[in-house]
Amino acid sequence: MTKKYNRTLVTSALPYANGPVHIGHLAGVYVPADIYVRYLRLKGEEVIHIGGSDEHGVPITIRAKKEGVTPQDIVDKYHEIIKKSFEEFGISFDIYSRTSSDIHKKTASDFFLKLYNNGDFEEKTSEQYYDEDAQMFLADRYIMGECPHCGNPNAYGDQCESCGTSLSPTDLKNPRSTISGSAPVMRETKHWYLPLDKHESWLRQWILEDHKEWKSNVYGQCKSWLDMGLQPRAVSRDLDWGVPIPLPDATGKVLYVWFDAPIGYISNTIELLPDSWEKWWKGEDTKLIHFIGKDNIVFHCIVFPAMLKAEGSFILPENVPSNEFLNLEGDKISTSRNWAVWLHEYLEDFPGQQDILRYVLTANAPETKDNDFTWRDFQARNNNELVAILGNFINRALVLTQKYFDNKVPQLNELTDYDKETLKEFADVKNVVETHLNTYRFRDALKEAMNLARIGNKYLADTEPWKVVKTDMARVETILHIALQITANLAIAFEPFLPFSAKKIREFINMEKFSWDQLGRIDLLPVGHPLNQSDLLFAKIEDETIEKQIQKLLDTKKANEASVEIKVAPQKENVAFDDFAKLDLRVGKVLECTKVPKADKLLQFLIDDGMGKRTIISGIAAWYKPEVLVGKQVCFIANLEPRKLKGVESQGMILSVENSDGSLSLIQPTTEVNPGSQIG
Ligand code: B3M
Ligand code: ZN
Repeated sequence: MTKKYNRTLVTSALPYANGPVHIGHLAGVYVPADIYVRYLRLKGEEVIHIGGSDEHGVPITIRAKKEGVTPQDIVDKYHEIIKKSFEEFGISFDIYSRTSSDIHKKTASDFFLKLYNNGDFEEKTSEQYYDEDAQMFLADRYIMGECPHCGNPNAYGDQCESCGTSLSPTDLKNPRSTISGSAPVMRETKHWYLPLDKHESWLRQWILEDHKEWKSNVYGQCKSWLDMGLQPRAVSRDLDWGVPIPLPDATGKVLYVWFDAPIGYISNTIELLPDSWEKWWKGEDTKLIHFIGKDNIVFHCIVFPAMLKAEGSFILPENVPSNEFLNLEGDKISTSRNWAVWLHEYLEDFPGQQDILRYVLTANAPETKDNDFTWRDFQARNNNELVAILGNFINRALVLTQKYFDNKVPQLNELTDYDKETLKEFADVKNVVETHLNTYRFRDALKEAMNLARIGNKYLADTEPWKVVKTDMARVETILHIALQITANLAIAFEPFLPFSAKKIREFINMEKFSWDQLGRIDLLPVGHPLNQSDLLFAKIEDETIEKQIQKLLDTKKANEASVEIKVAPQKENVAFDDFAKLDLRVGKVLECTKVPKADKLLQFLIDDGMGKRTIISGIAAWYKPEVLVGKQVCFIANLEPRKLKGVESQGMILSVENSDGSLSLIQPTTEVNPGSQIG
């Protein structure tokens, strides 16, 4: 049975205030959330949309150090930039605040204390790496060293990007701090842990049984976390930037950013509605929806709900619609490589054209899988869809009304069968759009809205009022009456998706506002209703404009290549010849090569090693397509202790070199040799 809700609380992930926002942010979180809240508002439902900047966490402190300013300076700067971008793109938050606010510090601190006093945390002392030069404990990502599994000298404290193994900092050989470069030392430190293991059983029931309707990417990720078994998670960090742990013996410790950030949703609601916030967070009749990106799933579906449950008085989310990632021209969007379309830059190049981007990002949203943004697709969707279908239809309807009927809505005369058919077709659209919106399928919803414009376009093309005008004026009245009613419907259907254009359409047809329930009706504009002067809704984008954008990206790529520092790893200690001779290095021929399921980085090889066949797993999937390796010769260590990776036993290791940009390249003999030949 579906629950009856009286209001909807929508939250959008709080972006880190350590850089501006780009198209990936918009596509993944903010445009879908905005579509949803605009739709609910248009339906007259009680809804609030909560947003804000996430202003804590290690990356912000690192950035501040690099730039020689304080973390507060960094977040002050980017909070304003981000907030402005969202405003400019019409992301309609009811509040966009920040986690460095006093209200937030108090809310997060009280939340921690309540759990602490309930006895909901475990206290543990452990040894952690400390950088004596920088005088700070080191987060995992800020420790590098040699991977114990594959020998990669630049593995991170949480993962080796060469072989894909998850690591903890103490696994690394010769660890070094990425902050000072010095070797870190071990120091004792105390932290508070949220015992997620104790929450596992209700989480399993709540997600796996009670929320089977969640998007499959979200459900699947939760399931695999739950199946691996949950571990206690530290909610504190040794850092001087964040919400201080409100306990007497906790100097130098702050709340872990992922503990305080989701509480930011609550703080910002309190800031917005100091007297009535509780019904939004504690009323059983409130539907709580978190819009997030896929890297935030575990925090919103497992960790935050566990926090809310432990606190005891809060509701849990009803759904967590999360998107996959958006790539840019075939490459992962990256802030550090400047591989992105930044929103503030887009608006410089395409002033007043927010809706085109909103349209393209929704039409091509990474809802079920990672998707690619390309400038050519952007151009094509604008020219072939927005201009040629939506804009063209509305423009024709309005211009013809101006021309033949003094810009007033003409009357409706007798309907032909074709008219009736058209009207019937278009009356169905409302239900379909609604069903998609209610289930967070915004791409499909947009497609259906566009279908309405298609129906209109086809209607005008088929009925040809510009020809009929010579013979039957009554017929032209009917045709344009219908076309104008469809135009009014488009103003409603597109309001959630393209708010700027919907407003323009309303201005053209001289209607202040509509409600969602009017969608599908053909009496929206009364006969004789005067229209306003209209203008083109969308303009064609020329090749030149697009080529400029592509060139900008190519320049970025070139600049990146030029700036890659050629880092040469320091030479390792000498080894005795006998030690070297213990290694059995050989050449083999690749018989089969496939991707390892659920492991982005790994390829599984079947190698002819001259003695038989052996399986080897290698972390080079990012650089090679498996099919191109079949038949190639590779070098491998034959006598490395076999090791299980993702459930498969790897009988050796394939040799590759790591380039200075981190990419891997396989080593091959320069002429074909017999499989099993020894290297030495
Ligand atoms: N700031 C991570 C991110 O921007 C994080 C989200 C917080 S939501 C409470 O991807
Ligand atoms: Zn490794």
